[in-house]
Amino acid sequence: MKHSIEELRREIDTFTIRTADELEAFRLRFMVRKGSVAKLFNQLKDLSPADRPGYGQLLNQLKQSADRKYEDAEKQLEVLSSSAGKKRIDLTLPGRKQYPGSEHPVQKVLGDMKQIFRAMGFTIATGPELELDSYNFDMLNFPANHPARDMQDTFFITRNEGEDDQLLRTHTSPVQIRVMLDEKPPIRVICPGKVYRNEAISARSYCVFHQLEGLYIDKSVSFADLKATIYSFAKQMFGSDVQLRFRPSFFPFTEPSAEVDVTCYLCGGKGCRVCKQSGWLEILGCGMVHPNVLKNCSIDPDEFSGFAFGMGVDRTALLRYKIDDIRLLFENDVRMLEQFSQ
Ligand code: 2U9
Repeated sequence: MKHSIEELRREIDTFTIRTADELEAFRLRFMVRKGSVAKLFNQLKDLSPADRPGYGQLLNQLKQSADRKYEDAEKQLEVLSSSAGKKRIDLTLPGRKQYPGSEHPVQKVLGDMKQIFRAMGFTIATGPELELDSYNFDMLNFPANHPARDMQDTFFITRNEGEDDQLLRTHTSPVQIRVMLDEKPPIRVICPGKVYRNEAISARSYCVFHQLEGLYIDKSVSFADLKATIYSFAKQMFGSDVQLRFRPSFFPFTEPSAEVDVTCYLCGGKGCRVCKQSGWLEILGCGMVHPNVLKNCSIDPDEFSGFAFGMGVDRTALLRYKIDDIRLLFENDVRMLEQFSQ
């Protein structure tokens, strides 16, 4: 018996447990009911009563050391497997390059424009790009079959189906119509947004572009108020030394109407390729809101008057950032966009 116990102790002590399989093999060999330790316990009954207690004690010690060895190995394997599951971080690796998003050049220009008008007390209004024909044309004093309707080639969604036709708005003016229908004067809003025109696509014109329009309606608003507002805007936007030129023009929704030029802010008015040697750049159109437009929105033209203006945003972005093709503004090529990340 003594020899068997010593033999088994050696076996237990020298058994190596490095894997879960080896741990299980250890359990099956030494610890189960038909394992080697239990077998020796069974042999106790064949010993003389005098020998039994001594060998019993030795066998108990052997069983305890097998149990301890099993538990220690089990704990060790748990620690190893849980740390293997965790991601190892190599602190010596170089960092991953970050690609932060950046504001689109059109949004940068639009942001500056909005800020200037906000400081003058204008609030921002937006509306749908899919519009009703009546809001886009009729309410703005475009008579049916008036050639002015043909001035803007329109993407119609529905045409002559008996109801009000749907179209992609050709300007943001219908937003101001919606504001006038909803609110009473005084009204002082700017309307930035995308507009659509069915034009031949080239480096200089695209089927979609951005506009910012403005509307101010109150008692006794005059053309002098319009000029002062446009002067203030132009000097903040293009530089305090720019000069302005108001040229008479025509729009169905304003009367009188004007187009406004600033001295070319690229050559200072001397004449360059961009201003076609004229020294002037056209920046916007404007005028006093036509009385018919006020009436269409239930605003009494004898009590109220107002001015409106509209400008393209994309052209200013092209000039400011020296981009020579408007299509680049709409293609969303990251190689182009990442150049504006400052
Ligand atoms: C209402 C009444 C009047 C908005 C105006 C212009 C003049 C104008 C063009 C500039 C360049 C459009 O992007 S562009 O092609 N716009 O010249 N827009 S007055 O007049 C309004 C608007 C809404 C209710």
